[in-house]
Amino acid sequence: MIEKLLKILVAGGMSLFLISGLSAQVIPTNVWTDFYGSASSYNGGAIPIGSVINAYDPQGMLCGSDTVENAGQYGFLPVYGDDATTSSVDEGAELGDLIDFTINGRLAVKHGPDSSIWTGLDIPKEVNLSASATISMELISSPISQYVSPKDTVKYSVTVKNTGQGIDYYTIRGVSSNGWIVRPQFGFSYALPNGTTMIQFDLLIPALIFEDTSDVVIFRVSSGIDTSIYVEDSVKTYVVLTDAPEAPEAVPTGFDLHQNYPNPFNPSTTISYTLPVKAEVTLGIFNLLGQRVAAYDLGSQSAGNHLFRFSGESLSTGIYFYRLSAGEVSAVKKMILMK
Ligand SMILES: [Ca+2]
Ligand SMILES: [Ca+2]
Repeated sequence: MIEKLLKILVAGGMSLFLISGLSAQVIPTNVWTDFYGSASSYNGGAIPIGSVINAYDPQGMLCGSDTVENAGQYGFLPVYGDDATTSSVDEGAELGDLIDFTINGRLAVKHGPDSSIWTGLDIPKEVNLSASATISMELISSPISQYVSPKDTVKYSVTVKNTGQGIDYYTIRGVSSNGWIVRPQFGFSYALPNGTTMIQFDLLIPALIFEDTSDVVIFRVSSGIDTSIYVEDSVKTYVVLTDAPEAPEAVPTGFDLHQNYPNPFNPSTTISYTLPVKAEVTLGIFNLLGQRVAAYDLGSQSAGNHLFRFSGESLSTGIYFYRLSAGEVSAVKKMILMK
């Protein structure tokens, strides 16, 4: 729940302190007053769907919360009262209290037509709200390529940072170069100001693929508040059939990655390769999901034949791919660890 992520104190109704990492929850009691707004705004436009409206009593107690479902409107938002039988706990409002509201963590101006005085009566009060915040975001991390099989559902995660002033929330959409189905995560991912959030999409690999192929998804993460604010990137997916995947890049004459020996192996094997020219060499080991399980920076190496002794001591039995990169080129082969 969003409430668990947020704790906002309104001191004297004038200033805001945002304390991240603490949890705050509305404590429902048996008395409340419903508030609503039929013409409320954020950044000058109708409050967008997904906006979070919070209500606070004069002690800064969060005593009501609502997520906007129709643009420009909120409510009914029950604002709960303090339970007199629990004198040591402040659950919310008392008679005559003025209630303050935030929109996406930003203190809202109250426009009426009703006052925000809490009555404890179940007679709805209309208090329209407005607030504003700069909206901005950054891309923190894009997913890494995966090696997958036909019929797989591939999960990709993108992390973005909210560099704007208020709480923001995000949607994702993507387009596959092969026209395959890209299924975005349902609902919004929320982030506090300066906070990060992860948002996901699935790429559905068709069943009828008869040769190794690849796909590029261009994805866009947009602010739910202002969809003209977004970040974009792409991720490549390699679909491999039963054999080892082809090298993703063109390989010049003379560059050769040999089959490891022995294969299958336990727990060590030798990977050998030939470099046509001096190059910076790295070796990555990947599991069947395309997750990198080991990486070696082998430094600058001269032209000629080289060996690398790989130990799968810490890995479990299974099929792995080893990818050797030399300068701009790389090649991939499959190996089998049998313990
Ligand atoms: Ca109480
Ligand atoms: Ca109170």
